[in-house]
Amino acid sequence: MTEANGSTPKLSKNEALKAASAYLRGMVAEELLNDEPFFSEDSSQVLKFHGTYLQDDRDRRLRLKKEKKEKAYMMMVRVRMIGGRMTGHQYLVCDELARLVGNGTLRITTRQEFQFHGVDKQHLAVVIRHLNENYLSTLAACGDVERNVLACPAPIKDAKHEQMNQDALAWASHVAPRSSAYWDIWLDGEKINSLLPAGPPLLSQPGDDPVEPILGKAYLPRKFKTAFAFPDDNCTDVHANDLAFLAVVEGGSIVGYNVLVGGSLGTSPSASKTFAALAEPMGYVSRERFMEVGEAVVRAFRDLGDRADRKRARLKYVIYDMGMPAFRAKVEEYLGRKLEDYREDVFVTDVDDHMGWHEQGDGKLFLGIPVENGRIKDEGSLRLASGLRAFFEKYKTPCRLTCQQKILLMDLEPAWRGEIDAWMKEYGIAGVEEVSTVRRWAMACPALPTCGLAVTDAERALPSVLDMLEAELARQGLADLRLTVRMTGCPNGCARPYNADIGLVGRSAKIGEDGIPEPGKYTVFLGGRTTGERLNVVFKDYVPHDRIAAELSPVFARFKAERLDGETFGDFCHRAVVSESAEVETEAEAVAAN
Ligand code: SRM
Ligand code: SF4
Repeated sequence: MTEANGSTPKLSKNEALKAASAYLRGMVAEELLNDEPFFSEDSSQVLKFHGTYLQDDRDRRLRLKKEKKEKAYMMMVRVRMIGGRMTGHQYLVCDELARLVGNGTLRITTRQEFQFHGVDKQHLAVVIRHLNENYLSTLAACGDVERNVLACPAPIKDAKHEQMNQDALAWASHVAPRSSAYWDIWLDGEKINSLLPAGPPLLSQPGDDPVEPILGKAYLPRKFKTAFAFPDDNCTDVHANDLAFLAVVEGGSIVGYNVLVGGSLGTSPSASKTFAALAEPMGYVSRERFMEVGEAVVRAFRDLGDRADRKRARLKYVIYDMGMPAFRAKVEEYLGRKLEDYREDVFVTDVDDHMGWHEQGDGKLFLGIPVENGRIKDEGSLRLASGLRAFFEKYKTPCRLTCQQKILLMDLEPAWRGEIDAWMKEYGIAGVEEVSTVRRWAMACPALPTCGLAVTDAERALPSVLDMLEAELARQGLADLRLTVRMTGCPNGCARPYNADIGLVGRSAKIGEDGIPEPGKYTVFLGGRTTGERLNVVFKDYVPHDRIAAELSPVFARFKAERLDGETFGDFCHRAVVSESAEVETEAEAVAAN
């Protein structure tokens, strides 16, 4: 990496830390043994690769500071689940850990994983060990590595779904860290992990690092994300990923993949050099050789990514800076052959959230259950955590998590349907038919009180915003309108707000009298697509959470009056609302103009 003047830029602090960590060891083992309720800054960085974050209770932060007391430290632990797959027993293991050493809730993430919040540092080793003993892993759930690999979770027993799940698992294993640090620190060196790295690299090169031949000694410049999807069901939101495999299906089987690269949503409004971007077409590859292309993309990112400026270290900036043709040529260099051309006849047409009852194709059924903001908890008359525990104890069937923060119960005998409907009623669990359309398709990130980067609330603010939107849509006769509303507590984009029909991004904080944060103000974005292939643009800025529905009310009215035949809300906003606004300028265009 050299500057225009030929000098080599100074590497970011994290790069030195990673390179000196002895392949992800650092001082983690030593600090686990001390009595402090937290880890040092350096160890906290290394721990991300092991799937855990140091956090503190943001609701208590100001009060504790005033009282000159230490922050209320706690760990977040993320469990890696390729394609969101889990057995019923593994669900119960997670449920038990959440109750015994977490905050009593399980959080389904936008990348098909579980997160525990509120784990004390002293319990961390037990949690990670117990997960691994039950063939679950936290390795590489966070950090500068390939993150959880997404695949359609619908448990449909046909060739193409089975193939996609096999491919996602094979790819995740192939590109997983190979250092033994994880097993040495948490499992006394015993390798009992469900995600052991696969065989040797496919594109070996003479200079490959002996321990981490694909990722390298300093690992990747930044996080890297991969998703698989079918064109008629983009339920994994492939365009938000660094690397996307869009299946080309012939005769019921996957014959190959359209490969897209360079998606990721995080932005820093204060840094105009950053922007959200959707993955763009790069080429096509047969199913037999898809991992070679994936590995070539990872190697290109490893070597070309910005290791001096972490704000610009994602793959999208490499592609933006050098252009897709040059990036494709670079990938071909690693590959040692030309890529086939992208199949233009294969593109995203729809998305399915897999909610409700469906046939699996093997005589059994699956049931998709909405989970508001992915939070599995007991609260008031909703006893989702207790209900799911009782369910898995009784039926012992597997389940899957979706990228819309929902759960699919699977392998259900048709004869059980009546008793399962009764079970839902008993525990106050709403079926999809009892949830409004706008709530069904909405998501929020955790934000406050756990996320250290949150500007304001999201998960705690969205339900009341949805109450107001539900009322407004019903008033205008639009209750059945399908649209995605996604809210985040800061511009990092964790609930993927920037390609939604309506994106709500935390803009400024509000603090209550007792020092506890309250929902603040949001930037409202309009004009994305439910299917995820278009970025939205700013409609209004600094909107208080209780004014969001009122600001959108005239847009709904115009949509009702002016929509074209079959036009979706996002398409209408893109055509008629945001294109009229003086603020129309995608974030990428803004960067180009600077
Ligand atoms: Fe995220 C950082 C939560 C999906 C972009 N994300 C964080 C952290 C770890 C905050 C931190 O760094 O201290 C959040 C933990 C909050 C908490 O209390 O749990 C966090 N991200 C989440 C989850 C749990 C949101 C959710 O509602 O489910 C998702 C976990 C996914 C998983 O299982 O791996 C989650 N994050 C995403 C996505 C969506 C996706 O991948 O489909 C994005 C946008 C896509 C992308 O990568 O750009 C996303 N998270 C970020 C970013 C911005 C990255 C960037 O390159 O700019 C950060 C900040 C960072 O990395 O520095 C971040
Ligand atoms: Fe935290 Fe921001 Fe991600 Fe929400 S979008 S979880 S506030 S980093």
